Amino acid sequence: MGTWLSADIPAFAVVGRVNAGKTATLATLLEIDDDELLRISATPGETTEVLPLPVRYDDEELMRFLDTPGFQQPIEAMKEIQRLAAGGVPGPAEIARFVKECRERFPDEVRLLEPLTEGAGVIYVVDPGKPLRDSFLAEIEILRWTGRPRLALLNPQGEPAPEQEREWRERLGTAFNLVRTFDAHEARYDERRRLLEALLQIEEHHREHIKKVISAMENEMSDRLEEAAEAMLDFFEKALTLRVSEPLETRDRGIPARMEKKRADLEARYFKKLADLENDCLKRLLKAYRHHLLKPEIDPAGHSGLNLAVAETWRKWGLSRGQLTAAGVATGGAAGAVIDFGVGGHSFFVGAAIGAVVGGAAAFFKGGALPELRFKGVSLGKVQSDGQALEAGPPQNPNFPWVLLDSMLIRHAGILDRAHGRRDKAPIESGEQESRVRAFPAARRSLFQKWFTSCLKGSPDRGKEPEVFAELVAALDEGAALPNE
Ligand SMILES: Nc1nc2c(ncn2[C@@H]2O[C@H](COP(=O)(O)OP(=O)(O)OP(=O)(O)O)[C@@H](O)[C@H]2O)c(=O)[nH]1
Ligand SMILES: [Mg+2]
Repeated sequence: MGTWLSADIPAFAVVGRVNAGKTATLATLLEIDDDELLRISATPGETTEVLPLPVRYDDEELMRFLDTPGFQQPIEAMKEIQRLAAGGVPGPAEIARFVKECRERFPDEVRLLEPLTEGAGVIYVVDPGKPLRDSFLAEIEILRWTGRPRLALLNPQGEPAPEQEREWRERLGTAFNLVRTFDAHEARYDERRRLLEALLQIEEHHREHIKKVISAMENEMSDRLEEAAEAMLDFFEKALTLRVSEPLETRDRGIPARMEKKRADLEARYFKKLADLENDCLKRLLKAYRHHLLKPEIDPAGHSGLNLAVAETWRKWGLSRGQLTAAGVATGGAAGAVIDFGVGGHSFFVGAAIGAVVGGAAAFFKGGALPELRFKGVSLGKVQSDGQALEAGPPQNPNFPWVLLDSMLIRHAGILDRAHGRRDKAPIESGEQESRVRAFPAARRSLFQKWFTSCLKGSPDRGKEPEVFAELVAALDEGAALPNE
């Protein structure tokens, strides 16, 4: 079968002008964000050799794509092929001769046409924002002469004028079996799937292989939703049961400045641990969706990630007050700190000292401060001489679990939105998004609320977990189906 193809494996070569976005198209279609393997750049001529990209499932190669260097001298190559046809209409035989005889003068054209002479199908990538010049017409002619199954992909790198795009479509329609749009920077699961279905339409051999790839892709998508839901549930459980504590000594108790410092240290430790949990969860999500370049970017100071210290987060995300009440939360008690001291003789002092520090719960809602945590004095039994410790738990705002859930749903959608062919360093989108939990059906809200409450109390309700998991998978699936922002 030659250099690039194997018998019984359908192969498609992605061809087009230098810089048309061939490599980006493959990166997005095959979810490869490895910058070493697939080099994508604004420098024309980035890809210089044919690169085979096998699609394997369960260790079986089902399909193969070939990245190729771009056309550099299409008009001259077209003339050369016409010369080889000696006045007749060129066809596959002339293309084969061109590949054999003209390597020195047309190194790029020969490299990109070689897999086609061996039997690969054609995926021709064009930017419909470029004027349809003679050089493009030459490429279209050459590809037609190969006689291979041909799909043309419009990959808009800007906003093409509708007039121009129509001209491209008309022209491509005369020489290609199918013309489709595939934006290498925006395409998501559905578009990737449609592209494979288009290949299924134009390729008459090995259809079973392509069908297998499509169904493997579907199965993989549902596995990933479950993986994502599992990572999130794990995160919610750990976040809602998170507690940090510090021993209290007699000498600290009566001195407000010392108590204040203890409390501030605890608060810092609590939010650091919460951010670590958030980071772990996002890493698991990115891994599930095969992103390596995209980073969680948890930096509350830089307003990326979940920023609990801005009022905006609490205004936009989580349930509305009415929904919270309907889900079974007493919202009225949110403002006061829970100061619940166990045993110990000096609780009055501790209480007074903490009271002085945590008095300003409302200030947080004006923005710029972290939310009030639940603080509690706990007994350490005989470990400490005076048997007291100070413990910090989750923020008191009843919307806390819902804000966590919203922030994860939104970032999950942001990860699904990110095409693997993009190489810019933008963080996962999250800031400008609407709440998703507010659109939950009431039954789902009350189910989650019950489970959240059990976690907040420190004993997650295992009996409810399967149902919570199923509802979370459903919510993630609905989020995946929403259109691009
Ligand atoms: N906005 C936008 N930019 C794109 C898109 N596809 C590719 N680009 C950009 O166009 C440039 C070229 O993309 P590549 O994928 O390297 O193009 P190529 O056709 O493989 O180029 P060569 O290998 O040099 O022939 C890169 O800067 C890409 O980020 C797209 O769909 N939208
Ligand atoms: Mg390339």
